[in-house]
This record gives sequence, C-alpha cells and structure tokens, in this order.
Amino acid sequence: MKTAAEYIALEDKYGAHNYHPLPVVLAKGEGVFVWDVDGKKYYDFLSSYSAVNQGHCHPKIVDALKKQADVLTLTSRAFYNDTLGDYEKYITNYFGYEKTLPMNTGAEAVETALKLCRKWSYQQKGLAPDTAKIIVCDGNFHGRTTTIISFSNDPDARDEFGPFTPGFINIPYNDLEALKEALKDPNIAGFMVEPIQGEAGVFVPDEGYLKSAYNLCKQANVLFIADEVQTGIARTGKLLACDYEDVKADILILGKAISGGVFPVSVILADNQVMMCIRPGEHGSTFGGNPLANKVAIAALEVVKDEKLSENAERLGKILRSELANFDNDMITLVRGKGLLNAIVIKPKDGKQAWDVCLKLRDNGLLAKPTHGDIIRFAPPLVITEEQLMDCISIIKKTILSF
Ligand code: IF1
Repeated sequence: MKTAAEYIALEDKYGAHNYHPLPVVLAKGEGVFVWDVDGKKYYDFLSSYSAVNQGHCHPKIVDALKKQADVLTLTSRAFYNDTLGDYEKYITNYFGYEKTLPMNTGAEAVETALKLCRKWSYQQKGLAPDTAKIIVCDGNFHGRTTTIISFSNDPDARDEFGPFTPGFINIPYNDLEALKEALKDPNIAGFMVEPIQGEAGVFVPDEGYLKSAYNLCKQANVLFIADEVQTGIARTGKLLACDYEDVKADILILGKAISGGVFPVSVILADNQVMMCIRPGEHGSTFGGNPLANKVAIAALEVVKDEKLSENAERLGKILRSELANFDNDMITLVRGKGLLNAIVIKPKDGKQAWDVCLKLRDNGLLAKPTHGDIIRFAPPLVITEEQLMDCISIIKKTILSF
C-alpha cells in the first residue's frame, strides 16, 4: 500500500491541476464517516458537495447498484429498457410533475433546462427565432460547461474560456426590483435561480423572495427554473428548498443526491406543456436513463423518505446554527444556512485563515472545505444523529479555541 504522500504525488504528477484538495487521502466511507489511507476516521462535513445526503455507501443504494450491475447496465436510448419507465413514473410522482428527462451530471441537467426553456419560448411563447433571453443571478453556480460559465461572475470559472454563449441577462440575487425591471424585456424566456446560492457561500435569500419571483415570472409569461442540484433532496430541511415557499418551478433541476452519491444521476422535471416541446433527436445523452442509474435513484429517493431525512436536516440544522451562533469567540463572525446546508464566515486571526481552520479540523477528525478564502461550508450527511452532531460541534469549538 502507498502512503498518503505517495497518493497525493501521483495525482499531482498525472492529473490536471484543476483542484486544490485539502491534504487528506480517503479510502473508505460509511454513513457520516470517512477513513483515510492510514485508518484515521473523520466526520464528513462536506458530503461530497451534498451528493451523499443519504450517507456514504448506504447499503440499500449500493445493493440496488450491485443487483442491477449483474443484469443490464446500459442500452442507450436507441432501445427501450425495463427500468426507465418505472423510474420515470416513480420520480415524477415523487416530485409532483408530469414528465422527467434523465441526464447524468448537474451541469448537463442545467443545459437541458436552458435548451428546453428556449424551445418553449419559440413554440409556446412565440418569440422570434434566436431572440430568447434567460435571466440569471450574480454569484450563481450552475456548473462548468461553456454555456453555463458564460453567465458566471467568477473570474476563475470564466477567464480565458471565451468566447461565450449569448442570450443571458445577469441581475443581483435576492433583488425583486431588478427582476421586475429585467422582465420588462419581451424576449425573456426564463428566470433560472438557486433557492440558496451554494457556491456563493450558502447565501439564503429573504423570506418570500422565491414566491414573489415566481409570481413575477407568471405575470410575464416566463418560465421559473429552479436549480436544486445542491439544495434539493432534503438538504435544506424540506424535500426541495422551494417547498418552503410553496413554489412549484416550471422546470426543476436535480442532481447530486438523487443517487446518494453512488452514481452520476441528474434530471429535469416539468409538466407536459413545457416538456413536450422537445422531440426525438433534439436532445439526449448516451448514459442518461441507464438501468444502473434508474435503480440507484429509486433506492436513494426511497431512503430519503424511509429515514425521514428532511425532518432530520431541519431539526439538526437548527441545533447546529444556534450552537455556533451562541459560541463566544472572535473568529466565527457569521453563521448562516438552512437545514444542514450551512456556512460560517471566518475572521482571520494571527494570519490564520479558513484554510488553516480546515487543516486543524481535519487533525481533530472533521473534514470541511473552505471557499472564497473566508467561508467554511458545514453540510454533513443527513443521516447524522443528534449525538454525532453534538460531537462535531465540540470538535469545531475546540478547534476554533485552539487559535
Ligand atoms: C465542483 C460549489 C457545491 C451546483 C448547482 C449545478 C451544479 C452544481 C447549484 C453542477 C455543482 C458543485 C460542483 C463542484 C463544486 C460544487 C459546489 F462549491 F461550487 F458550490 F456543491 F457546493 N447546480 N456544484 O452546486 O453539477 O455538473 O458538478 O454535477 O467540483 O465543481 P455537476
């Protein structure tokens, strides 16, 4: 077996340097825990960017994968298969939509939503060819494709990747006046929004923002597109973050935890009026709707209901935020989030930044990742118990106090 340093050196030598990982080399996961190559055990407070909401290697989900792997893995969509229809029926009922379109990654599902929105605008709204515009928010993160980064404000995501896809209008997040103004343009086809901005640092909008934004879209005959790739599947304390405001998006985008992190699975959901705008040959993917994905996703969504993960996330999220908010120290300046999607803002102390805090947290048995220099995301798997959470809170407090 290699040492941790040897594994890191391998990635450094043979892999592209498109990430800057925390130095820890993981070899095993179970529930809320992961183990490194030396056998040291950690609480996972990132949950693979909210993909393993059901916990690492959930036995029911892994079992679904194993069983299907022996039978049929991929047919392509050139033929029907005996798992896709059942999955489509299951997921549309689960989220209350008439139709779904399966893809693999979050970015692909976002692309699918954007393409479908444009199709709808020409066929149903009657826009002139190639004039559709879609409103998006500053600080957004919707993925890494060339089109998606075209409307990012993050220089790292964008710079030197141009030329960019036209047809997008940026407005400030959480700003209804700006949305109202932008919707005056008759060529607007859709408004795409994250119910909570994840990458921006877990930015929670004002109460009522989503509902009002949805209503403004309805008045303007514009599709409301919710990117719940990160906020969805119980993460924020409800099945969808939009559920907090009783908003049913015209196009719902899901990924990550749909499979419990076992397999890349994403979808969009919409009703017939919108979804039927796409016809054979106009969109798809070799792996989208494959038998492994279909079986895995059903199992993963069943776990969310069976184990009441929304309720757990809502209850434990409140405990986490109140414990950290009442914790007297001069390094944590802000705690925010919903359910178990949370972030703290770190004020540097003696030159020590969020990165140094994460290294210490690692040493003390808890893995989290800094973003934007001063923010640390706290998002454990939703299967975490209250006792485990209290243990994590004491690790976090002990770590902060050591600076
Ligand atoms: C990386 C953050 C999380 C997403 C939303 C679509 C996608 C994502 C709302 C695309 C992906 C990721 C990807 C991950 C980092 C990450 C992230 F730090 F950027 F904010 F989750 F916290 N919509 N989010 O959050 O999904 O194509 O990746 O499956 O390494 O880039 P994807």
